[in-house]
Amino acid sequence: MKKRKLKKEDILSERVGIQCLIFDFDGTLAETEEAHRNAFNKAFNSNNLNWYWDKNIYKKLLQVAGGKERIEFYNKSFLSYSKQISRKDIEEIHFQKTKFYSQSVSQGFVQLRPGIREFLEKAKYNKKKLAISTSTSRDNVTLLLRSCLKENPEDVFSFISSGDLVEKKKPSPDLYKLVLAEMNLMPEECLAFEDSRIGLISAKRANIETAVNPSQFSIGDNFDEADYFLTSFLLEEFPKSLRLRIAL
Ligand code: XBP
Ligand code: MG
Repeated sequence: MKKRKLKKEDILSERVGIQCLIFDFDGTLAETEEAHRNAFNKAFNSNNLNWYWDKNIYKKLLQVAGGKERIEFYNKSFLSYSKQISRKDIEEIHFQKTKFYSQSVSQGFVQLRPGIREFLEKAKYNKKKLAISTSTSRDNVTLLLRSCLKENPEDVFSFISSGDLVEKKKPSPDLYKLVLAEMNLMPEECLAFEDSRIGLISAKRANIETAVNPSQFSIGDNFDEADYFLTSFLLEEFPKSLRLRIAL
């Protein structure tokens, strides 16, 4: 696909309008991490591991993107060598965790964050392209969006950059760079919405302007690099500068 080149003066003059809104998934489109945390603990219990991730530990562990990577990090950093488990056990525990998480999503325990549905509708109505950039799996995205939006993700989002498509998850920029490559977009044409510091760093390393709206586990984290700071996804509560920038 031929790479389009934007003229320097267009970029400098900010004449480059925002064509694509890129949404993080967990914590941004929906408050999912408490459901993930409960699913991890159920999987530990069903494997007779006396591990329990309370909210404080989980907040720390969320600095590591990816459920498998998170278990690995806990295994290596929190446990003595004699108590550590094998890579094979980690795979099995994550597989079971994902089953428990899927059950909770299917039972309706996870909903979109307030304002997200209307925001997506308004953006689509105004011909904005939409994409997702997430460290979780494509299956988790599909399940939740079918359950909450009653739509197939591909009918709403032009591209879904998910953890199973890249080697390096956030804070690496790879998930965002994959969106740019697949949709043939320049960073200046996009704006990212994130809830976490590692997500913010990931988007900024891809040179994408980023709005942060903290979620329950990321409140109080350092978001100094954010271009916009939100406290809700209700459009009428967006900073005026952001509404002008995305022309919504
Ligand atoms: C959040 C993550 C994911 C979830 C757990 O992704 O880091 O790993 O916490 O899901 P994002 P998995 O905020 O980028 O959407 O166990 O499927 O990884
Ligand atoms: Mg997130």
